[in-house]
Amino acid sequence: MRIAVTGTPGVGKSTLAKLACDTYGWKLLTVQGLAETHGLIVGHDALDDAHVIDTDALFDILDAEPAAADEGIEIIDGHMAHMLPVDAVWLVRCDPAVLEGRLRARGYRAGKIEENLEAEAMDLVLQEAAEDDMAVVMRDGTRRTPQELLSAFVDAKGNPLNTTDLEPVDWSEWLLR
Ligand code: DAT
Repeated sequence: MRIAVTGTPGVGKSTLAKLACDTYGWKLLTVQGLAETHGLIVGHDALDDAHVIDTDALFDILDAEPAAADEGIEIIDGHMAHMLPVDAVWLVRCDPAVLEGRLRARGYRAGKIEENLEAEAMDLVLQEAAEDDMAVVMRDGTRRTPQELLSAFVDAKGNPLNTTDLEPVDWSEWLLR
């Protein structure tokens, strides 16, 4: 089973993905690493100092080699992971008021911070994932430790949740600030 761990930059995807794989022995992949492996970094966004990845081509490559049932669980971490052929999407959320401090600490330019906070406040990744009719498990990581957040994405036996289950979040207060 392939699971995308997605969400706006800074919400805690990498922390969660690494903890999940360390805890359960799952395989950890990243969108960035897959793009490098397959030669799909097609440019560089100078303004945001970010790689441009051909996600359509990466989709086709992964689609041609689906994860076999006996190969265990594979996590793909990245803010575009929900655009890839996966069996479930784990969508991590974070209150924009908290996310702002994390993105500032990363040294993002002001415009990039604002774009990402708005995307988070307006459920952009959820809308994108819903368009593709995928199983989405959404959890708010704002006030959970990484361990508590991981527990919210697995059942009592440690099996990954893989049917749609959206924990409500409401950051309209941030939008109306
Ligand atoms: P992402 O991979 O979504 O960009 P990250 O895992 O790198 O995010 O985490 C961004 C920052 O937030 C990093 O400084 C660690 C911190 N962080 C991650 N998960 C957290 C949590 N559950 N509670 C508090 N801080 C968290």
